[in-house]
Amino acid sequence: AAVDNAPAIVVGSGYGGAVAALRLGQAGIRTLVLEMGRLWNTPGPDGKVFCSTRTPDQRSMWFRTRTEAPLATFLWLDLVNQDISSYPGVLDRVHYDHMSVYVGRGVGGGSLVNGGMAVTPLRSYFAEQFPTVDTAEMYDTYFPRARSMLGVNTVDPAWFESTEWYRFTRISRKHADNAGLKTTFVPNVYDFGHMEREAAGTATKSALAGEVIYGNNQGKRSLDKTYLASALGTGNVTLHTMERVTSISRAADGTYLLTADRIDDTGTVVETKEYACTYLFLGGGSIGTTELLVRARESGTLPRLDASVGTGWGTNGNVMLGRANHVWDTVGANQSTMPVMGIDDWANTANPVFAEIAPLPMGLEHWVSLYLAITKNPERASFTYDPASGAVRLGWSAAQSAVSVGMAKKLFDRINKANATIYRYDLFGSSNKVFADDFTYHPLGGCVLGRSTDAYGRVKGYSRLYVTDGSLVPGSIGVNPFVTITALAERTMARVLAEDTAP
Ligand code: FAE
Repeated sequence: AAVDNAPAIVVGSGYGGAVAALRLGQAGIRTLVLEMGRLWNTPGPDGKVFCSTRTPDQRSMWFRTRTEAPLATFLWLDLVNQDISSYPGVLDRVHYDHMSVYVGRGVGGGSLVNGGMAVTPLRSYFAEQFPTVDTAEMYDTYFPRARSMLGVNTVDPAWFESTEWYRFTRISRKHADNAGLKTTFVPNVYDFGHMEREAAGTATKSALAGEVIYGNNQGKRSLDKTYLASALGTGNVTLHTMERVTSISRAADGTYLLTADRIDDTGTVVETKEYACTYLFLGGGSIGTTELLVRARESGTLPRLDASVGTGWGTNGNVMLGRANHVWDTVGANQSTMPVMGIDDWANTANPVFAEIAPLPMGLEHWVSLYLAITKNPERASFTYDPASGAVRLGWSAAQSAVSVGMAKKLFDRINKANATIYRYDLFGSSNKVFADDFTYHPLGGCVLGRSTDAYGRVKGYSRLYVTDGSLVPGSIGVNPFVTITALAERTMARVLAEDTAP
């Protein structure tokens, strides 16, 4: 097969990939981005690019015949998930033993499906997690750069206090207050001006129409509208979609060689392509990049990769749970899908938790307060390679999830006690499960900065090979992770373009 050459290749178009593509393009380096998902810009028969959470269709999930939403049930009835036809939809749920990982598929990666919460981590915890990184430089240069490039903005507090769409958040804040817990506003990349116009009836509803995990048709500043649009605008960046990189090797002259499967809408491999590049940037996300590197080391195509590649993986301590409110504490039938507040008990060293007040937009009053808790779970897992099947597996155990649950339970027991409320038992399947501890939205680690790479994401053992995504974060960052991933990628690109690519 013909080999397609490019000076630089970027695998994946999420946060890490998008930052790499833009900065390479601006530096005048011809760059090819390979993304396994679709470009989400073409309206379906209903005139919309994405489907809503309430009426999911084939666009919702990556090659499934039934949706796999985080909430499995409501009142124990399987009302939430629906049959769909198989298609390269935007949300994937990757299953491992005892843990499944939600990821976005498409140009923009996780930015297409996430809640947009754009949170800068606590400085002291960032320093604890990244001892080799200059914190001052991060907080003075790279975090501000990331926030400005991502289009981060904040909800107008006066509107927040008055709108029906955030009643659910105000109720959860009241219950946290009653337990003596601190709440804090969190910024978002969703355009709050647009959201206010949605509420006023002067803009098409998206966040106020239940759109989020299967994509937003309006208002969301996803990467395809920010970093990636600018990257393509440099004229140096080309994007190939529906191409999944399956292996990486290195030729004797140091050129990186990639194999990619091009798939069609049925998932059939229609072509196997070969690529060659001088500089290779991995932005396939924590599980995408780690899988490629573990396979490369274990199958012998990149044998000098460090033994730490494939280790240090964590869930950011994610646990989802619901509380049942008293009848007088209505959360409202109308709920914005973009979270704007968290319960911040991270300073409680005995039990550090940051819990996002999450929406449950069902279009009816359900008295549920939903949360995504981020706990300081110290448990980490490793990936292993199965030579017979070529599969890469994650060794996470149920006991490791139980650590997150224990921490979330301590916090929410306190909130329930202060408010004389109880948990909801009907949301996560038929077994009266209270804490959804078997999935994560925040896969982190696998190729940790300063262990598997140098302090700038240069992969140990190989020159001109870089990791720019969530694999660099050692399993936990205490808040929603994409601002951290973006800022670290900015820092890597600034260094690499200054030092490595000079002629
Ligand atoms: P990611 O965005 O996952 O991008 C990786 C890209 O690479 C994807 O487009 C893949 O399809 C592609 N890819 C992977 N492997 C290959 C391959 N072999 N060949 C070709 N392409 C490949 O990685 N974070 C926040 O900070 N705030 C939130 O509010 C928030 N809410 C979330 C809600 C949901 C439902 C989910 C799923 C995640 C949420 N996150 C949130 C997490 C956030 O989206 C995630 O940390 C970042 O997207 C990770 O960025 P990466 O660049 O690491």
